[in-house]
Amino acid sequence: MTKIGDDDNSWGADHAFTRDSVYGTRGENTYSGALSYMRMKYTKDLDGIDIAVTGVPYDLAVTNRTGTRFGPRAIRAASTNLSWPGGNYPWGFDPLKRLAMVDYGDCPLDHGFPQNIPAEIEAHTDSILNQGVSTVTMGGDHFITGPILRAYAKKYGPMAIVHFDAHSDTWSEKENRIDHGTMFYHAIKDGIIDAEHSVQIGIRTANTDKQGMTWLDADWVHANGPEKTAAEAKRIVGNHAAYMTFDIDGLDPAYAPGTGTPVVGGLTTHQARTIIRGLGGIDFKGMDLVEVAPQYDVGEITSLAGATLMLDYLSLITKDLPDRV
Ligand SMILES: [Mn+2]
Repeated sequence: MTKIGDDDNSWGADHAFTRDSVYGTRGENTYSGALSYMRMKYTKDLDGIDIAVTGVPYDLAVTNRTGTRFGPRAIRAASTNLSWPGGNYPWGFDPLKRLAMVDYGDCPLDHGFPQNIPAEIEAHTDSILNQGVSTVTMGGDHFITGPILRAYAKKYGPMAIVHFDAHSDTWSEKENRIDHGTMFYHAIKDGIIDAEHSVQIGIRTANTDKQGMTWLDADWVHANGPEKTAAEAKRIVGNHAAYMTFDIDGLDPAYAPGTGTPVVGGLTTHQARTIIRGLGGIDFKGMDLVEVAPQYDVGEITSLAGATLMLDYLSLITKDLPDRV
């Protein structure tokens, strides 16, 4: 007899805790049940796992509107709308059949001791990476990428970043502020980011000091198109160990209103998805999707975009692998 939640074609319930297999996308009523990203098994057991999806619900580093602490929950909820057996259009396959993926839950943070939070995020990421598992992290504001990259650099050396954003997040200052606009300045100064092989896509705020990174700003993307943007990003990154960080405000506010510091004139979801599809061959070690703030969202546009772009990343890194089930 088929165990509920463990048959590809079964219409189960609460797959987050009823499924045994960590492979394959499961169908479930989109509007009900226990949440996990893409109805993945929700577990702290990483034995035999390749990818841990995890949340860092932190939003005390923002310069404008707060609310990204609710981002992971909103992305999980929106992902129920994508969790249908049959594959991720237009990729033509189910990435969850090709690597073992689970929802690891969220990073525990004590908001009463904000000074400890960078180390807590780094330790959370360390604990996953040290089990031979890579992370796909749901923010949280963009500050969280600083401590996450610190963990990755310990394992892989300086990381080439493929960074989608309206903002460069390289504002210089002397002290290590807990600030979502300065963490890449410090990451470069501290040798965590390999600036020469890093690319920032969709930027549309002024900052004359690029800290050695290359901009493919929003106007460049609109003028040259997503395919050429992806090709140029691949050329810049080369064969260096890479990390994708996607600030949802890289999208235009028409496509992602639910975020704290929106800037008009940005990417469409179609452009962003096409760029990601063109990045095959880059040696991505991990990814995050940050700055989804559901309070300002309309009809889940933003959290659905975030959930979809994460699934596109998972599809990108599995596109040349065989199905395991
Ligand atoms: Mn931003």
